[in-house]
This record gives sequence, C-alpha cells and structure tokens, in this order.
Amino acid sequence: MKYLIISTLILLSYQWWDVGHMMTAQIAKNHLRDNRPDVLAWADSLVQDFNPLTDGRSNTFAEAAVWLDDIKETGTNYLNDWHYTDRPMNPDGLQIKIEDQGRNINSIYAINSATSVLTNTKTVKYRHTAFKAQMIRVLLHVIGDLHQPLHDTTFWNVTYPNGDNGGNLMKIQIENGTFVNLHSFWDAGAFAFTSNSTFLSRPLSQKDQDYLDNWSKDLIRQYPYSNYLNYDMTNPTVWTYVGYRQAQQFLYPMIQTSNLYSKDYVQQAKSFCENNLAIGGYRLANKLIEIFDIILLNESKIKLDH
Ligand SMILES: *[C@@H]1O[C@H](CO)[C@@H](O)[C@H](O)[C@H]1NC(C)=O
Ligand SMILES: *[C@@H]1O[C@H](CO)[C@@H](O)[C@H](O)[C@H]1NC(C)=O
Ligand SMILES: *[C@@H]1O[C@H](CO)[C@@H](O)[C@H](O)[C@H]1NC(C)=O
Ligand SMILES: *[C@@H]1O[C@H](CO)[C@@H](O)[C@H](O)[C@H]1NC(C)=O
Ligand SMILES: CC(=O)N[C@H]1CO[C@H](CO)[C@@H](O)[C@@H]1O
Repeated sequence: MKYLIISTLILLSYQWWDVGHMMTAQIAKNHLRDNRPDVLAWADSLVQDFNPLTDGRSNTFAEAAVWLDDIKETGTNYLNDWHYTDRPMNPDGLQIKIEDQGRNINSIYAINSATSVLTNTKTVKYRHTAFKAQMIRVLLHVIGDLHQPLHDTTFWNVTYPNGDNGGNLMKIQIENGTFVNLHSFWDAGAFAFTSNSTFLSRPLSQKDQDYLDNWSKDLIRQYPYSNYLNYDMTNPTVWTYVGYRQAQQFLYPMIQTSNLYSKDYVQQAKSFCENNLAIGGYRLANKLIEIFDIILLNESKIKLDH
C-alpha cells in the first residue's frame, strides 16, 4: 500500500497536465504559422513520423506534446528524469544530499540533448529518423514542463528533511474545502486548464482542436510576442532558473502566509499560468527555429561539397 501511494505521488509529480502541454505547443504552432511556416512544416512532419508507433492519442502537433507523459503509463522509467530540474530551495540551510549532481540539471540536459540529436553533423543527410522523431516530441513536452515552476525546484526545510518532491508533499485548500496537492494545483494551472472525459480529452475531436486553437489565439493577443523581446529565448538554463525564482517568490510564499483558498490568489495564479504558457510557446517556437536554421545551413554546406 505504501508503495502504491508513493508511486502515485511520483506519477503526479512530473506532469503539467495535458492541457498546459497542448496549449504551449499550440501557441508555438500559431506563432510559427505566422512567422516561419517552413519551420512548422518541418517540425510537424517529424512529429507525424512517429504517429504509427503511438497509441493514437498524440497524432497532432499539440497532442504530441503529451507523448512523454503517455510513455510513463508503460511502466518504464525511460526519460523519466527529463521532466524537471530540481534546483534546491533550502531556506534552513540543511545539509542535503543530492545523489548525483547530474540529476540537478535534467530538463536542461533533455533540451540540449534533443537539440544536438536534431542538429547532429553526422546525420544531417537524414532529416527523418526514429530518434529525431522522438526528440522533437521531447522538446514539445519538456519546454512546457519547465514553465510550471514546481518542475524547477524542490523545497527542503526542517519539516521536509527529504524535500517536498516539487510541492507534492504540500497541500493547499481550495474553494470547496478540499485539500489538493500543491504540485497538482499548479499542474492544472490553478484549475484553469483541466480536461475531463468530455472536454479536451485526447484524441481531440475537431471541436476541441478548434477550441484549443481559439484559446491559443486569444492568449497570443493578450500576451503578444512583443511583450517578451527582452526575455531569453535560447538558453534552457536561464529558463529553469526563472521558474525556480517564480516558485520562490510567488508559489511558495502563498502557502506559507495562508493555506486558505482566496479568489484573488487563484485569479493571480491563472494569469501567472497564462503568461507562462505564452512564454513557453514562444520559447518552444524559437528553439525550433534555431534548430531548423542550423539544419538548413548544414544541408546547404553538404550540397556545396558535392
Ligand atoms: C473540489 O474541487 C476539486 C477540483 O475541482 C474536485 O476535484 C473535488 O472533487 C471537489 N470536491 C468536492 C467535495 O466537491
Ligand atoms: C468538463 O469540463 C468542461 C469545461 O471546464 C465543463 O464545462 C464540463 O461541465 C465538464 N464536464 C464534466 C462531465 O465534468
Ligand atoms: C472558434 O472561433 C471561431 C471564430 O471566432 C468561432 O466561430 C468558433 O465557434 C470557435 N470554436 C470553438 C470550438 O470555440
Ligand atoms: C517548512 O516550510 C513549510 C512550508 O512553508 C512551513 O509550513 C513549515 O512551517 C516550515 N517548517 C519549519 C520547521 O519552519
Ligand atoms: C556538416 C556541417 O556542416 N556541420 C555544421 C552544422 O552547423 C554547425 C553550426 O553552425 C557547425 O558547427 C557544424 O560543423
């Protein structure tokens, strides 16, 4: 029983619920459609390469952003620690043991690895390989994850001497009085983005796809790319650090001062999440542009050589 509870927690720990992932990808898609349709065509075709090898829930660009969570259901640990970067928050200055320093940079490592697979010099000739098709799905997912700040830290103090598992061991009381896990609250975008059996459940119906598309266009209007011209758009280490600071400055202080539901806080949390979805979408789009431009350059060099 104990084992079951723990594994449920771990399963919950590392996923920005489907809707957050699909929205990040949809925003990236719409941004690329307007600015770099060539990049979208390349990325989308690489996504589709993998469709026959999935369970049919991740066939579109937006749905494919959830694939890295889908494969957890197979019970394998494949790429499990690529979903987060647990930079420690340790206000009591506890002596904490981080097993392996490498584990401290996982989503950063994931993005950099996927980028190098996609731009690898030795495989420039092969745009479509099984490995590249997987790695593009990794990018769609992990860039979404790291914009949920509880994927960028674990909190340690005397009460949580082994860490709080990215907010999974803390509880927040919501409007109807139930206590929910802090991490899940944020994964669901303060319950602004939940899905259920009739709404945005995968595979998406045409109506749901239209809904997602409309919603992402609304967010792009409310949070236009021009708002973020000073933001880092290339370096995942910076992105996870910003997420860590957001957790430190906004997510955790709220439950430290009051554990009670407040409409104000939920409202703030929703716009905070929308803002992060927009930035995540723009960063994903920019990473794909950066990668595709290297590919184009390398392909042209190869042609010149021949
Ligand atoms: C309270 O709301 C949450 C989130 O919407 C829901 O999951 C839970 O079932 C609700 N609990 C009750 C007792 O209504
Ligand atoms: C599913 O979610 C939608 C949107 O939040 C809501 O309108 C609908 O009532 C929900 N359906 C069920 C069965 O919970
Ligand atoms: C999407 O937006 C269009 C144009 O505003 C509207 O006609 C359509 O009903 C919307 N679809 C959904 C599913 O919200
Ligand atoms: C540890 O942090 C939690 C969450 O902020 C807080 O509720 C708890 O009181 C802290 N423990 C100690 C011993 O300060
Ligand atoms: C084969 C080839 O030209 N590889 C190059 C691809 O582009 C990167 C970045 O510009 C170069 O470092 C590689 O040498």
